[in-house]
Formats: sequence, C-alpha cells, structure tokens
Amino acid sequence: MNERPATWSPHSAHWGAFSARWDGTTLDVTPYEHDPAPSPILENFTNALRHKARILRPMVRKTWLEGKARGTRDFEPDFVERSWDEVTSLLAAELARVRNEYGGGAVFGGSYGWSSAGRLHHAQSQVHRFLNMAFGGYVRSVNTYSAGASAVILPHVMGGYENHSRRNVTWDQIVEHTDNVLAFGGMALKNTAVASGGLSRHIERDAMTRAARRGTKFFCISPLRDDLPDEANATWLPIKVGTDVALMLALAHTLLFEDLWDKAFVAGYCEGFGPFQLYLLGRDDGTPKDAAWAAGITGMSAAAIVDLARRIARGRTLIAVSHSLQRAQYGEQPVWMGAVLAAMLGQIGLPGGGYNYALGSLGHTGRRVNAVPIPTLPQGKNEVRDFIPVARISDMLLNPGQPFDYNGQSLRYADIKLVYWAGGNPFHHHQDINRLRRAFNMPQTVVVHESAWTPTAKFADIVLPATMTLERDDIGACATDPRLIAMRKVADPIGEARDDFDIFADLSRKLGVEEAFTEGRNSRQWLAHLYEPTRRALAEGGWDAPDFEEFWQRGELILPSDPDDGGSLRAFRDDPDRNRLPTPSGRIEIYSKTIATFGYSDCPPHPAFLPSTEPASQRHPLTLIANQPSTRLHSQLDFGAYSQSKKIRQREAVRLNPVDAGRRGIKDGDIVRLFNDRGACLAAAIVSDDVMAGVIQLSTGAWYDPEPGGEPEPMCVHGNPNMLTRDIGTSRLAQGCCGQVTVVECEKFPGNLPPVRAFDPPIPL
Ligand code: PGD
Repeated sequence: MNERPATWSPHSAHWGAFSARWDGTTLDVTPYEHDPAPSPILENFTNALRHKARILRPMVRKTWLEGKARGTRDFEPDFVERSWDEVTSLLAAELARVRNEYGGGAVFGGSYGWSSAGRLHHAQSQVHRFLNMAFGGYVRSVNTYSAGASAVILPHVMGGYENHSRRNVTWDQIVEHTDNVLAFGGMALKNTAVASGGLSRHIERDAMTRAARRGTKFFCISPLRDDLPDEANATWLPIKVGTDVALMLALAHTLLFEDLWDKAFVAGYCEGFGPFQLYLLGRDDGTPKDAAWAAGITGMSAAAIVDLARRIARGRTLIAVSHSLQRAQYGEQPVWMGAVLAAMLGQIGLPGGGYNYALGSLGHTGRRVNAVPIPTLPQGKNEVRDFIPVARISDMLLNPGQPFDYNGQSLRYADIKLVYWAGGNPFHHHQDINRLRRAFNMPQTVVVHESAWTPTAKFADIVLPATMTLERDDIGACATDPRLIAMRKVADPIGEARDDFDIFADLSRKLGVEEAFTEGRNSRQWLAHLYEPTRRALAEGGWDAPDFEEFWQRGELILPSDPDDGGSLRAFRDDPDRNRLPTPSGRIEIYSKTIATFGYSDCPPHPAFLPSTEPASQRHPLTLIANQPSTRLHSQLDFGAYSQSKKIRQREAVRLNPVDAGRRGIKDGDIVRLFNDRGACLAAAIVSDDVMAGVIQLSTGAWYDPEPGGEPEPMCVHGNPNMLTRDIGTSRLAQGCCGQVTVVECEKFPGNLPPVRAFDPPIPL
C-alpha cells in the first residue's frame, strides 16, 4: 500500500490538468491552481482506482479456448483466469497463427478510442505501433467519430481540417472584435472542457462573458437552449434537427436578394459561385431557397430569418459550425454551407470574423497553437493498405470482400479474422449496437486491453487488464495548451494490471521481435526520448529548455505559443495568389469539380439541403439527439462519482419537452423506454423546456447493459442511445458517423425495473 505522499502529484486527463494524492484508500483530486473553470468531471477519479469495475487479472473466454467463440459471444459469464505468462503465450501464438494463415490484412487494429491523456501510454498509439513494428501491419481506420464528415469535405473546399478548426479565430479575437456569433450547434462548455491531452486552463466561459459584456451578440442555433452557457447571454433560435443548411441557404438567399453580400470577396477568393447561385435562386429546381421556404423546414419564422440575415451583414460576424451537425446523414453539407455563407459575408480571414469550423466543439479550438512540437509516439509503417472510414466497422465485419465507396475511391472490405482493441469502447461509441453485436461475432478472435469491464471487454475473448492513467508516469501535452505536464504516478496498479506498453513489449518478445517494438528502451527511457524533440526545439528557439530530469523534477514546463495571426485564412486574405488554399483551385470552392466527378447523389458538387431519409413519423415522432455527455468524457469512468451522482434511479437521464412529456403522461424521474425499429433502452426522464418540442435528448456514454434473456436484441436497461442510432455513413464521400440524430418513440416504462449490472465484473468460471 502506498504511503500518503507529502506532496501532490501533477497529472492530466483529457478533461483537464490536476494534482492527486492517494493514501491507499482515498484519492484526493484538486484542479490545476491556475485553471479558471475546471471541469467537474475530475471528480470521477475519486472512486475509480479501486472500483469493482476495474479488471484485476487476464481473462480468456472459455468457449474461445474450446474453438467455439465465433457466432456465440454474448454477455453471459464465460471467462477463465490465466496468468500473464500463459495469456501472452496464447495470444502470441494466436497472432502468429492468423498472420501465417491469412496475413496482416486479416487483423483489424483500427482500435478507435480516446483512451487516456499521456503521450506515451496512449493506448491507440501503442496498439498501432505494436501491430506495425512487431506484427507487420493491420487493417486501419481513418478519420474520427468526432469529425468524420468535416475531415473529408474541408480539404476539398477550403483546405486542411486542422487549419480551419484550430489555427483560425481565437477567443481573444472574439472578445475584442466580434459583433455577431452565429453558433450553429452551439458552443457548450461541456464540450470545450475536453481536449485530447488535457488543458490547464479552461478559458471559454470567461471569454464569452467578456465578449457578451463588450457587446458581442451570440445566437444559439440549436434544438437545445443550453448549447450555449448563460454567460454568453445568447438569443436562442430553436431549430428543427437537421435543418441548419436550409437556414443557412435562406440567409444566403436574403443576402443575395437584398444585395447585402460581398461580391468582391466571392469573385476574388472563391470558385464556382455561378452554379450555386442557380440552385439558391431555384433556377435549376424551381425552388428558391428563400426565407419562406426555410421557414417551413426549420420551424423559424421567415421574418426572423430575414432579420438575422440583415443583422449578420452589419458588423463583424463569425459563423461557427459545431462537430455535432456533421455527425448526421449528409453531415458534409452544414460544414460546407457554413463556409459559403461566411464567404458571402466577405469576412473570412478578418480578426474575429469569417468561418471557424468546430470553434466551441472542443477545447482545442480558439486558442494559440504551441510553437514547439509536443511529444508523440512514433507508430512505424503499416505494410497493409486496406482501411475503413472509422465508423464502417460493423459494415466491414459483416460484409467481408464487399465493395464500398469513399472519397472518390471504390474499395473493398477486408476479411477480418482477429480484432485487436485498446483504449476505446465500441460497445458504447458505435451506432446500432444490436448490429454491432452481430458484427463482433464474425471474427475468430477478439482481443481487448482495458482498465475496466466495459461492455467491449465483456464481449471479448482475451481481456488484458491495463493500468489506468493514475497508475503510471507519463507526459501530458496538448498542441493548443502551453503547459507540458510531468504526469507522475499516483498509485500502484490494481491487481495484476500492466501498462499497455509492457504488455506489448512482452508480446513482442514472445513473437521474437522485442527490440523492434521497444528499441531497447523501458517506459522511463521512452519518456525521456519522446521529450527530446520538444527540448531541442525549445533550445533552438532560445527558450527555456531543461533536460528531461529537470523537467520531471519541476513537474511542468510552459511552452511558447505561435502568434495569434489568423493562420492560413488570414494569409490567404492578405494575398490569395501567394498564399493559395490547398484546394484544387487554390480558392474557397463553392462548387467542387472534383466532387462533381465522383457523381455522388448524396454529396452534390455544391452545398445543398438534403432532408434525412429517416424523418420523424407517426410511429417514431420524436427526434433523438444523442450528444456528448456533461458528466464524463464519452463513456470513460461512467462508474465515477460525478457521473453516478447525475444518474436517476441508476439510469442515464433523458430530457424531453413538457408538451411531449404531457402527451405521454411522463413526469420528472419516471423511467421511460425509448425505442425504434433498431432497438430500445431505458432512461430516466427530466422534463425541461430547454429542449424544443418534438426533440428528446439522451447523451452518449452510459455503458451498454443488455437485459438478460432479451437475446438476440435485448434492450439496454441503463440508457445507451446507440441502441437506437443509425449505422449508415454520412454520404459516400466521407462515410462519417451518423450517431447524433435518430427518430424514436418514448413511453413510460410499464414493467418491473431490471437492475443495472453494467459495472459488475464477470465472475470467472
Ligand atoms: P471512450 O469512452 O473515451 O469512448 O468513443 P471512445 O471509444 O473514444 O473510450 C475510451 C476507453 O479507453 C475507455 O473505455 C477507457 O476505460 C479506456 N482506457 C482509458 N485509458 C486506457 C489505457 O491506458 N489503456 C487501455 N487499454 N484503455 C484505456 C468516443 C466516440 O464516441 C467519439 S470520439 C465520438 S465524437 C462519437 N460521439 C457520438 C455521438 O455524438 N453520438 C453517438 N450516438 N455516438 C457517438 N459515438 C462516438
């Protein structure tokens, strides 16, 4: 047992920097002293270290040992314990078998997930490095669940995603310059609290307060009122889910019709306005995209739309489009149309104006970028060419060899025999979990490294207990936060848990290639090695550049930042010929000839309003928003104290409007059943007029907890909205995730309330 340390240990999580101390029983956590608005999610750590949900020892599915796992995996207890030596030998032999029989192209190591904040013990980087360096490659995944559509459309029409989301308008610019912020999808503080690698200062609340005091007018364009905090003093413009593009088009139409648009900017900086103008005016389809047309679609009044258009044409206006809007069918369109609307206003590249994709969707945005590189684990070269857009995992497993489209390419799904996952929880994050269950029953072997018994771990064949972040040394860093953190180990690992790095080093040794993976370094030596490029860049720039030991003793290092210069869009504005955008024309593409050649009807060559192919109906009259939770990051530490404190009768809370609740006889605190043709889940009702009528909101992250005996498609008794979401791509262009929106019905749950078992560990046979 650890002694209570005399000093607190600095540490970091994706939701913020903090210090912690552990006396063997109690974990004290305190936020970084200079953080003006620490996230309450930090409290989730306090009961996590020794929680019953932690995995203590390696486990193997008994039916897998008997060669019968494929097609029979479920959530009933079927595990036996194995020693580390036995399990790594077994796994090394299985990896060698699969490679010999089928090659690396039969292993899916895409292994998506946020895992933890440290730069070395980042599980996704570790598994990719292992599969590249020690195994010979794997089928990978590209893009993210966060930004699946935008990461593909933006390079076609404006240039790289990173530049437009991160090196663009800062909060400081907004405080000083911006008159109007049109926040499509809002800018919720629960989202800006999070940035991969962790932030030491959460600045957004203060920035919005100061901007609003100076006179910035924020507009929260969302079905949820609290998608902007009270501090922004925003005007809420409730809009029907999935209709933002119609509003943007009507704003553009009004600007055009009333001659309020910046013709010189469009002529000098954009490509292809002509064909788009025909669409906007309805010359090609007979439907002018005017305010009256949009009113019928969005639920806003035509007069309010015209007023808004006139207002944004005056003063400095920023158009921001959140991640959430593109996590839906045709999600490419709002990202593109937001840019076109901003181009018509002519302020792209001006301080505090123009277009900032994803500003306010994560803590990475609106800040200055570090002037030196942060430590990064090299992942080696992947010899396998096959990949999937990340959210096509079920499609791939269910349809080996079948064709699919992606970004102008015709590809085929690999035939996967072994799935290797570390640092993610697909049974929380992927859409249509009943379908995912079938998909995860296709491979011969499923391997998972986890620190807790998530549903993904419970569905695996080989489960390896990983340390959690507090149980190891690491370096915390985020490219848009100046504080490099010596994340010191706070507690000894639980049970027999080991670092992912040590597990992979062991496996590499059993595969006879230890040196290829470790390069002769232990984890402490890797930390020093990863720190070195940062130190070197600091020294070359003439900044404070302590060696690793000194950095480690200090516990932190403040890194210099690049200037707040508006990035590549400002440079483009200043000189569009010398500073061309990295698009085919070098300009903002309002019409994309490249996309036109793909011939995708679900992603036309200019932005357009495409209504969902699954609209609300009599059977499923409510539109579900399955957004990011405020009580945890994704599903991480769902058993943690803060997440648990917000559950109602152990279930996740679902919010619905008083009108919809009244019609169904639902009151605050009632357990309700949400359902559609794909599945069902229970949740606990909160009746609130912060949610627009016709909309129901259930955040992601409650661990999937199938009702026993409900096979093959049991309901989740805990509240995972991915029981209900659609597992389709945004379009053939990006094939991004559509998890944000679906349609459902909701009723008061009539039956006996089943217990929540989500956090119970399986009892070994
Ligand atoms: P997390 O809960 O963060 O979710 O999906 P993601 O899989 O990233 O999972 C991380 C897992 O890593 C946790 O189970 C944690 O225990 C484990 N872990 C942490 N540290 C370590 C470690 O050191 N080693 C190992 N081996 N494991 C570790 C998030 C994904 O969900 C994302 S990014 C988005 S944006 C999507 N959002 C939505 C959405 O808006 N709506 C729906 N319906 N669905 C979504 N899914 C997506």
